[in-house]
Amino acid sequence: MAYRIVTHANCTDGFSSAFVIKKYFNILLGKDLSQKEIDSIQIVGVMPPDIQTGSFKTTVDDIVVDLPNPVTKVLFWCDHHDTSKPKSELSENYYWKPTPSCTGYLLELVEEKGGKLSKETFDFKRAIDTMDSASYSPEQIRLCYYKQENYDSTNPLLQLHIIGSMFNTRDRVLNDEIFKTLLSGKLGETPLSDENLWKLNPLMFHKAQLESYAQWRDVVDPYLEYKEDIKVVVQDDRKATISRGVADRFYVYIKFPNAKYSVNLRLIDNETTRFGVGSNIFHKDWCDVNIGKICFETGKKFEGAGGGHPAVGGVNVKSKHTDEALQYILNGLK
Ligand SMILES: [Mn+2]
Repeated sequence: MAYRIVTHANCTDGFSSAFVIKKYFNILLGKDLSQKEIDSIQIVGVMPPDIQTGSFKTTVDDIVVDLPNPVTKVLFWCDHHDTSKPKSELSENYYWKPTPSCTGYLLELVEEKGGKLSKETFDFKRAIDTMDSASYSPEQIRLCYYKQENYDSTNPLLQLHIIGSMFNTRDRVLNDEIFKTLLSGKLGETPLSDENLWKLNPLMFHKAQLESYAQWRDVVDPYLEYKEDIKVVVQDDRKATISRGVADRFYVYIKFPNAKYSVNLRLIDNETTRFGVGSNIFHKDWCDVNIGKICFETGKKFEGAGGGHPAVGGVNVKSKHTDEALQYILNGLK
């Protein structure tokens, strides 16, 4: 039977989790595959709602990482999202723990199962933990989200952002293709030193992404609304007069350092509105609500689906409920 690694599409933790599964396949799965067999394992990128609703069909030979627990039994499941927290004891090869990243959790499991990790792997783990839990310092944001004078730095966090730029383009099909290409064949020790990956010139993608962030910041600047009384920044993209660039989700906290939370919303098709909700990444201690839970409840209430972590989440709702859902979220953040 053919194994597949099903992972969070469009996401650096999803990419890195799939990388770790491939790298330590036999240790993690208790199998005895040849390197050639492991190299040829298929990678599938999927978005969380497609797992939650069961619209993506998994099989008993799937390894599912950084995604919700699938509706039907799979070979291996590992996740760290708050909303995936199991309600009963997990069966064999099912893992959940509220770690900063799924990648980091998988690496912990590798160690528990007797695998040895290199210094480079620990550097990689620290970088993906920072990135996926958004525990950046303002300096790290300035390093990874704004143009640098030069790119001589070998900072693992910056390198991981440069890599992530490759499968974070506006084109989902291209992202998927790049994802698969980067994870096919022989892998390096970690993505940081993966020769095949660096041959594809990720810095070119990253520079383009930084320019797109800059363009986006110019577009949203006029309509970012800071609600002083509840310390929430609302970014209602229905007010945008032009669509340009790529969202820089941390900009609001650089611009409004006193904000506790931010909410952004946009129509993704005629029927669906997507909300993103987050807390000030530089002051996690200011967050005294469970945002993932608010998103989950908002999804249930307004004919959609949502979830996330205590400090960040997202939810899709039926567009006819957009204003009501926004009000519901703002009340929840109060
Ligand atoms: Mn993750």
